Amino acid sequence: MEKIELLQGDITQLKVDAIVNAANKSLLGGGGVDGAIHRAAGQELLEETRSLNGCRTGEAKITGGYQLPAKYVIHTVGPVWKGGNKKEAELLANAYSNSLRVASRHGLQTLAFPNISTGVYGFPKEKAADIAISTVLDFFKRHSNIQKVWFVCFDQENYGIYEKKLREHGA
Ligand code: AR6
Repeated sequence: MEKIELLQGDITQLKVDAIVNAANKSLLGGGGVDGAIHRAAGQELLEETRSLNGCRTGEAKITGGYQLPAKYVIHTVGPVWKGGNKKEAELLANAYSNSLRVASRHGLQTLAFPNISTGVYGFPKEKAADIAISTVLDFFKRHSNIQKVWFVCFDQENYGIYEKKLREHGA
């Protein structure tokens, strides 16, 4: 069974154990996918994230999914792209691996990621896709309880990049 699936669309529509949110350090909502998730989940999500005291870049915290079809939301904070010499690659890999770790620790089996940091945070899309795919494949080698990971691309450009990169990675 393929453990990685590619999808183009709106991550808030997915009925999975958890969707990952590309949040900011405040965890109090924002634009992009973060705004869409907060709007779709409703006010209770904001109430829960208020109690979490934010999140450092590369780390991840879990909340309920409230009005979303997904049971949980794993909020992670990707790095802002500053040219590539500020540990951006490592921090983006951490955002993926810590989200996977949180999901695994909670016994979750299905997880969906947006293209973290590739919107307003400006991370180059090809580089981000390589990091996302290799981090997930690496995680699968060491842990078995996560059954499926969806990469959810909102835009056609990211979808095309993921199609190519997944082939290259043999995933
Ligand atoms: N479903 C899936 N992907 C989406 C959706 C959606 N509904 N909406 C947008 N995307 P961004 P970042 C894609 O900017 O770069 C927020 O304000 C989008 O096309 O949401 O990590 C936070 O509060 C892009 O490919 O996140 C932070 O301040 C990807 O999601 C900041 O943006 C990520 O774009 C985080 O910036």
